[in-house]
Amino acid sequence: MNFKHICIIGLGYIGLPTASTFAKYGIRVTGVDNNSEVLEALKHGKVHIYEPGLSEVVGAAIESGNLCVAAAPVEADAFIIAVPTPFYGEKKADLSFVRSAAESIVPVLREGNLVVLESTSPPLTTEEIVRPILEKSGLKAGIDFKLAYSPERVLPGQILRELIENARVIGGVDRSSAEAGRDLYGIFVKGDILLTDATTSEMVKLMENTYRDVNIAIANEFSRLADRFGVDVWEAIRIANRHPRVKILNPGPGVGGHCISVDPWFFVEAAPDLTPLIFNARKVNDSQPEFVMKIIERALGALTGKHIAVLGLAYKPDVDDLRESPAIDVAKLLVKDGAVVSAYEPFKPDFIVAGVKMVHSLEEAVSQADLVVLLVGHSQFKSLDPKRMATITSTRLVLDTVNGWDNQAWQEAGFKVIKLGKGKM
Ligand code: SAJ
Repeated sequence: MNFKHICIIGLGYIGLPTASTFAKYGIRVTGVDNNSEVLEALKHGKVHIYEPGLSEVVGAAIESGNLCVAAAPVEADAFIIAVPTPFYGEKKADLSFVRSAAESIVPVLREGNLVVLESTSPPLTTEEIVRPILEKSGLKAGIDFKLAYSPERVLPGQILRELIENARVIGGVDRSSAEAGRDLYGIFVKGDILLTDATTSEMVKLMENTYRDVNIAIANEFSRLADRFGVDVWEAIRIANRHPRVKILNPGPGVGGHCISVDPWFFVEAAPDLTPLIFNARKVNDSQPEFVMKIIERALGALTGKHIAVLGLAYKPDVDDLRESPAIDVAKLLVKDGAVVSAYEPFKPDFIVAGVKMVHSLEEAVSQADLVVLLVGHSQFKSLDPKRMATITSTRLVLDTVNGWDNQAWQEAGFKVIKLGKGKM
């Protein structure tokens, strides 16, 4: 198939990089979003999310005239749905954005078009939710128009590179739909393009993130065991990973973000009787902030009135995304236990967490602290000079939950360093 004009619904962390990448490759793109502030900002070349390099690519795409924005879909050769699939408090997938995006395509869907769902979705969403909505147009999927599911698999922080280099999975409701998807993404994807059916590709996406979640859960459980048995988990992992078939991931304060901490629940919701391992891995990762609290309480005793400086609130290093962040859970638990918490998140200094004093500099965060806690391994925190830290805080006690600091250097600067998962000094 030949694509001259495509319409991308949802201009968030995935839709916007995808739209600007297609535009960069010479395709006319209409980017659609229901947030008028986002549209207004984009019209002036301003980007509402932080992702390295994105601002430049979007600016160039708008300037070239290839990328324009609109509040509703227009007629096009292909439509990509890249809206969020959040989940409710009771861990159920909320497909309302996917549904309304599909509804919004119906009036402009034409014979010969391709529609691709990219949003992470429970198994059978393409076949049982998106297909019937689109077929309200009177056109039949696989016959009159093509329909496929192609999950995004890019890593926040490296989205622009991974969009192009990663292997891409395209699952069609029939073979011709998958092939049309290959023609579309083949415009810029340099990695392999793997064709399958729609439900398989939905499962592939969920399996990848669930696999990572379960693997991080075992690393977190190992950190608790090491703590109990007087072992340094970081050293133990380093040694275990020298085994040719072992690759243990890193423990930390928990698993956040809108992908890995959410997607496994889609399986649990769809088949609770088949998912005890996935369920329990989620429970382990969700309870890791409480393990961090135990370490803090062991070091400081009762927390009432204690000043604690929290470094980082993002869900992982060097991103501005705070969704489902375990660092925020730790900050909230500290407040609940009566601590006076100052938090410094350089990527979102004005974010609000009830009861937490958000500050705009490292100095402000640590000056009064009884304890400094490193919760996110942002590059600027990892490269902190402990000697400088010693001049801006009076405390000599730090907790490193991400193995971001070199013990020896910090000890030489006069600090006592507690490390998550390090049961020996
Ligand atoms: N984390 C650990 N230990 C580790 C690795 C990660 O505690 O060893 C934590 C991070 O700090 C973070 C969370 O896990 O809180 C998730 O971070 P991540 O870097 O593993 O993944 P995401 O959520 O940023 O992106 C994932 C990726 N999926 C996989 O690697 C299988 C990405 O490729 C997906 O496109 C993305 O989810 C998504 O959108 O689904």
